[in-house]
Amino acid sequence: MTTRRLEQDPGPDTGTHRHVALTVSAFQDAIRYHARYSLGKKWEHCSSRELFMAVAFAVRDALIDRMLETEDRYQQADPKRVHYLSMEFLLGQSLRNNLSNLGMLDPCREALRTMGVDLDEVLEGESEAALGNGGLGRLAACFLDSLATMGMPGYGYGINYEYGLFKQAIDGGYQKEKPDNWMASGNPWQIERPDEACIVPVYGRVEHGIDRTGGYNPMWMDWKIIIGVPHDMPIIGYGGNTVNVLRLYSARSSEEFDMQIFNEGDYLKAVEQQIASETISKVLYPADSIEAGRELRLLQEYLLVACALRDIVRRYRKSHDNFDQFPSKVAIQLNDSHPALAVAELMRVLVDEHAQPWEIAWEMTQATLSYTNHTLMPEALEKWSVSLLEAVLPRHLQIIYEINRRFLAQVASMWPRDYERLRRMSVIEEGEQKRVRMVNLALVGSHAVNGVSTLHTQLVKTYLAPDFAQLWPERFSTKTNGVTPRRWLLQANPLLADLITNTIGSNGWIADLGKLRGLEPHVQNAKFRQAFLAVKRVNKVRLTRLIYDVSRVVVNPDALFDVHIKRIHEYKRQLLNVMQIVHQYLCIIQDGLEPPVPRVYIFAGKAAPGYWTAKQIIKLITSVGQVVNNDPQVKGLIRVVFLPDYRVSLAEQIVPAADVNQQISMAGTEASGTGSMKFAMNGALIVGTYDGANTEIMEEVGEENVFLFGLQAEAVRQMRERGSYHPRDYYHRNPHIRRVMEAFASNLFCPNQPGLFRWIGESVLDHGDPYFHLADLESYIDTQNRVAQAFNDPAGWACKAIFNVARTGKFSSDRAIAEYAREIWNIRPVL
Ligand code: 26V
Repeated sequence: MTTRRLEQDPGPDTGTHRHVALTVSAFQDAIRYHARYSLGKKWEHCSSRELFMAVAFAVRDALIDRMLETEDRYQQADPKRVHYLSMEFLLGQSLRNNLSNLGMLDPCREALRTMGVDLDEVLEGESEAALGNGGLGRLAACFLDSLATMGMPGYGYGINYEYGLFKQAIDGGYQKEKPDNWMASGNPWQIERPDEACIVPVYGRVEHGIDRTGGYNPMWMDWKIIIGVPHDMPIIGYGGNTVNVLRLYSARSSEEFDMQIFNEGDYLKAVEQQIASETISKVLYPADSIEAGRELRLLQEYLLVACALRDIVRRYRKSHDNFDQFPSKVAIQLNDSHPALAVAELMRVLVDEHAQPWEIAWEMTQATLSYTNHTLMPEALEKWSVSLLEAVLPRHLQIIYEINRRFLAQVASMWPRDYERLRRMSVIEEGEQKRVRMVNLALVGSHAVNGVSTLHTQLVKTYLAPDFAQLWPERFSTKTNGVTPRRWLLQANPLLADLITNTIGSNGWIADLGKLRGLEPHVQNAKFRQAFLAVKRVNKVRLTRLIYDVSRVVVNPDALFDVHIKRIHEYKRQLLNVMQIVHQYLCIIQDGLEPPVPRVYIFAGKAAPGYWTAKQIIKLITSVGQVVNNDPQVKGLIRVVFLPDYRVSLAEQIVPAADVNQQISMAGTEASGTGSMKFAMNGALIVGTYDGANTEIMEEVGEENVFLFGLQAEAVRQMRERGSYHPRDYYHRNPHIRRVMEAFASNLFCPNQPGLFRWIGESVLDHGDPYFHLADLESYIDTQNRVAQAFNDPAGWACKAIFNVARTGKFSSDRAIAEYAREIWNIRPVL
């Protein structure tokens, strides 16, 4: 056994709270200890999964020490804290990240190696926390990493879904969903805190009472109770000095309440009620739109909001005996409008439970809350019917009406008789079914509202909430998204990380990504370029193996790897990519025109289970793959693969191996896009539209180092508005476009299921092509041809890729968090 002491990477030099690194032998002792006393086994008899648990428990001990130390430090300083409320946290796996941020990755690898165990196999034993759908949830996870890395007092609040996002299998080319029971074999990271359970009343009615002074005294009566039990996950920052907490709530039934029914003798009813309560945190909603009236989703949102606010107020009250300082000690960020009930709940807590006058309570509520918008898609904007709210949260509905009454009076005083404006700005949407607009509720209740890219904020101000932007222009700002370079560069691409550190002579870039600029002078150095390309090649070889393992397709690691990975959605236009691929294919087999470089098209992504078109797009990709991959005429010039079950850990393997990445949403539809940023950090070039953060990435890395094309948002909007877009014109004018569309109609890709892809012609030619595929197809094809030409020049390509890496400093989530902290939350590091 070795007792060599491996030094911990000290990480960013932020504080004075130094913890001792585990030596290799101490690590081994801890693993053996937990195998024996936490799992009841000798470590030699442990499966990989059990070894994962033993290692995770050993790491957890270190996290807990640092978490307790962090909380002591916060107690001492009594700083302002931020609370990030989100229905989704897409964390992925944690062990590698925790080891890496502790600086213990190497000692752990060594400890296991001398026990005859491969760390990478152990890491694979961890099931992922897929508690999110996509961008919004992954952003929340990156933000937690940055808060902790920067030593900021920040807490995440979310739901502890028993089932995360469904798992995707591909069967006959179609998506099949399987449940993701991710905690079935235990979760070593969560600390359950039953003693801090939170009682949440729902349903019932409001009794209109009068208090002793004759004032209105509403009483919420006859409610049912759900219990929210917190499960804390330690969130460690890089360097390990700060460990914050993500608090996830599981719904439990109230024993007290159930006992009452038990005593009344209705045993079955009591058990039913118990099951109903526990259903609330059962499953993550897997789509970004749901039909109105999904009571369960509303209950989930309220569970989050009620538990989080109770926790926040309880902690504040521990050290303050009135509310005077509340907004100067507490910031609450609403991650989209999903937790917008916080506006009404905070008012209820302050007014009903703590006897604050309405005006004071309202000032505090607005000063405390802020709201981030993440989408303009109308179907993703939640609206709850008044009748549902009245049944589930009667007191909150009252409060919302009162907020709205006062707000509209203010609007009316500024714009007298402007009834149209009042109708647009009202929190209540009038109509056959009255509905509460959660976006408007979040807007009126927040002192700050932000979009997630420059373009997106512009569109929020111009089209989503123009009246609000006119009323309160100072409240609106942009906070361009970012991603954590720890997970997406240091851990996902260790070879590139080492090359960077060796080249610029320091690893300071890990916590200060602007330092990557130090790579720029080395672009001129042929040796460095070769080393850079060699790293990319190793990553591509690794992906080549993965592709073979999961899809039995052989691909050439020297081909151009062209990657399109994200949720499947019409607005993201995977169909546009397929049209381009079909064009290239037909050029080879019908025109005898070979592309300048062989190319592997790599897709991955999940479709919402009820989204028919998205599921057909998956079938289309797999079908085109079948035909192309088996056609001897293309001689391996084109390969099309669809990797099943897209998830964080799959992205971590694909991103470092990409040469280009597709970010081709219709302009004006993708709020930001964060995949692009991960790719840029890993030296993959964007092929993209003028949408979301693409333009900002172009501004940073240089026009010549990205491939942007297509109509801009303003042009799309005008053509839509004027009805001047006629996809058939493009079809008739351009023989290439016509040939592609005819291929879909001709059963070329569905010889055994005639008519399978007729929906494409119907949607694009007969129903107006709502996502402007044909409008952009020609410039997309030209751009993809330019990409192939550029790839043919490895030295030139390496320069472009290196500039992408060197200039991604802006897209670190550290920069984003620093902006939120300074401009919205007014919080500072506590070191
Ligand atoms: C809406 C709903 C509504 C009902 C049920 C469940 C559900 C889940 C999610 C959503 C909204 C999703 C919005 C979203 O994910 N937006 C993405 O946010 C990213 C981070 O800001 C951004 O990069 C992406 O462009 C944007 O699409």
